[in-house]
Amino acid sequence: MKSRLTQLCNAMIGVGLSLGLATSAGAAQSLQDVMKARGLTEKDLLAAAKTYTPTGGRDEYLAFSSGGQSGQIFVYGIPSMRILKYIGVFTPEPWQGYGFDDESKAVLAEGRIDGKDILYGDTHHPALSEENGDYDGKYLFINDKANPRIAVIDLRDFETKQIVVNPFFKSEHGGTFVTPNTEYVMEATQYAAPYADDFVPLSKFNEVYRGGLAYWKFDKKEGRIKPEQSFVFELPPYSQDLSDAGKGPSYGWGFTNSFCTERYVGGIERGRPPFEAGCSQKDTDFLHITNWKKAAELVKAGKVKKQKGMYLIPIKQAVKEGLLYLIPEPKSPHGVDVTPDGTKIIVSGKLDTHVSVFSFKKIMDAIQHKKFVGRDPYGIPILSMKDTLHTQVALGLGPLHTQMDAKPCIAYTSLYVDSQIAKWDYCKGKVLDKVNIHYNVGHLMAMEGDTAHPDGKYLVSLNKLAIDRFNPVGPLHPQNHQLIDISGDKMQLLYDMPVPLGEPHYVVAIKADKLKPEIRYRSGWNSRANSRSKWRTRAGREKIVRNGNHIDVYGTVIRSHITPEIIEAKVGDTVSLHLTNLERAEDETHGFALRGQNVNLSIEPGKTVSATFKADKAGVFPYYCTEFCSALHLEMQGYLLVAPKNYQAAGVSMSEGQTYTKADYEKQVKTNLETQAVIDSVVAFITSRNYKDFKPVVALVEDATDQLGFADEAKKKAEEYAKKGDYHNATLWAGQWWQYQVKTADLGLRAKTYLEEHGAKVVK
Ligand code: K7E
Ligand code: CUA
Repeated sequence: MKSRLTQLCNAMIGVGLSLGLATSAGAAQSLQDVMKARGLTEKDLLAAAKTYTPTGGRDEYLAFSSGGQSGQIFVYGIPSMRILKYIGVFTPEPWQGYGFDDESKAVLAEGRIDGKDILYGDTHHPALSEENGDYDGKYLFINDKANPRIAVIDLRDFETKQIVVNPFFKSEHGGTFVTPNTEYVMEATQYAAPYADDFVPLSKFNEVYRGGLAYWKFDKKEGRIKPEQSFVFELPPYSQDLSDAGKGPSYGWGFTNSFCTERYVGGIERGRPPFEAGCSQKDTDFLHITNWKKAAELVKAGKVKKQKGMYLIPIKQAVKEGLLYLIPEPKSPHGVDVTPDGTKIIVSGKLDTHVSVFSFKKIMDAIQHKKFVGRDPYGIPILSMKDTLHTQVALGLGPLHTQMDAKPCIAYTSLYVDSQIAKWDYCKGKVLDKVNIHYNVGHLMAMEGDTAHPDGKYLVSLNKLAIDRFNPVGPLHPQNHQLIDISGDKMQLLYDMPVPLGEPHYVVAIKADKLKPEIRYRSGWNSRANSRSKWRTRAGREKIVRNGNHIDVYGTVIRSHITPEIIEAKVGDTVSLHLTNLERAEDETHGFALRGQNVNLSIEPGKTVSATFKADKAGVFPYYCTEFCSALHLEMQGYLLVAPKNYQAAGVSMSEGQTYTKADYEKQVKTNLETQAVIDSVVAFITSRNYKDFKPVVALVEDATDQLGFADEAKKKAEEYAKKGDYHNATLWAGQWWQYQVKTADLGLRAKTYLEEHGAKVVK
């Protein structure tokens, strides 16, 4: 194995250096053959070698991407670009049972608007929680542009735990961005609208319609946003856009772009010029500068009034207290990004070929000396662009978003119209390199590229169009994430990843070793509430409790049976299933599906989930496990019987398909004893190795020990029945004994393979 790899590497290096160099002939020949057959160049091979991850290999970074219109997040590895997970956020996601079990339904219900379920989201900007301006690997946030909402995802289990709805905004975009210690999560409006939920005619646009900027208070210990401690800046009805939080010297301040400060309202069908014309007339729009630190102090001092459960800072108060300033910025800008050292703020022009680099120090100087060039119609002081600019650089057409390198002063900016990425120096104001992408890039993302200490290394270009990059799959094309190597002076395009989910706007990537996800839940855990479930059950304590018309089923799942296997209800009953996964083994999730009731659960080891539904029709409803969890997975099944109201008989009485004799019993016992011999040999192998040095093997052995314990219990039952001469039941229990043996053997063999593959040593 190793020698083959070495040969391949040698061959690749050989090709890279010079085709004339003598290398291991056999391997080079085959590599050449592959190159020829697939039309690959040396450059392709180099790119492949930089992204290829052999089986079992891990990625250096994990990326969390917005899923765009899917209302989800997806997780992929860098540099392999392998997708690892989808996380249901604003949209039900059946694989995780998200939106199907009672616990996750409660999370989605937090996101209702005016009592309506909103079962999608237009997700744009994920943000990772930070400590001192660097990612701490604990939480993830994402916004919903269409229905102004923010969600909190816990990175211990990659599950959505909370959704908050902004009570003032009717749309948003400038979120989520976090302050350097995740004190607050920023969320700015997009399209101005009245704060009230009433009808307000457009003729009152200037007076009543408003933009805004929310600072949602985040409690890191609890992992929850606290609306009652959060505050909102009332802002003029400009279309506020992206935001970023200051850090280092600019800690305590926030920056928010805007467009359409013309406050134009379209109406093309009425003969009015459309929004796009009226919103791009002026040469400048406004960068909003907010002092959240001081605002938080005002809130704390009780000087801000509450409305709709949040603190609302009116424009007047913000101006009076010196919390809010404006700076003109070139025409309909898009991204605003604070440099890692917090000294500069980079604004991308979108309709201007320039990026404008503002100096935080100059901004503070102007504020201190009250050097204003005027006030906007709402009385907000305006600083001069000239006074506050550090430099402006012409990068190309349609600059949108900027990310930072590990090297000081180096940034990357996406050029939407040019379909290029520009690498440039924001200190000296100089363009360094450009690379073509395919096509029309929106955001781009460097490794930990929005923290105080970016890692550089790779850049991902989030392209809006894929056009001719992939095999055609109909008029709706996948999105295209392109991986770019930025470790050298020249950018090198490495890989195209199609995204078949929605249009991701932004991605964040974290060093993989900062994440410490859990393998299993504590037994009986309600993962969404992050507490012990009141519906949890232990092995042997399963029960069905009837309360009038309500049945609570306290059940368990473990390889390979669901307890109970038969549930009887009457028409009109409300049934609540509460299932606890008793497994301790890694990756032993059981699913649960039941016909016709929209019940679909994912029960990971330790988890307790519930599903409540009305049994409104008499009938037979098979249920089963949906994860191929063991060799006897298909037998992990049961029946819900909904009887008519007047039906009398209860209990399970049936004629079985088969009866067993003493000979059957003895045959089964013989098989079991042979199986035990196999298990013993595997156990001998494992225990003769240094298996305790391998964590995954220790977990497998723990689980195998559990299974063997269950086998013993079943064996005892079989022997009791045999003693009584009931060979029918004795055979069935002997069969169950064998089932547990099979699971034990399966685990043992997995452990043995692991030890063999990882070079375990023989010990005494
Ligand atoms: Cu440019 Cu919503 Cu950040 Cu799209 S946004 S690209
Ligand atoms: Cu449990 Cu299949």
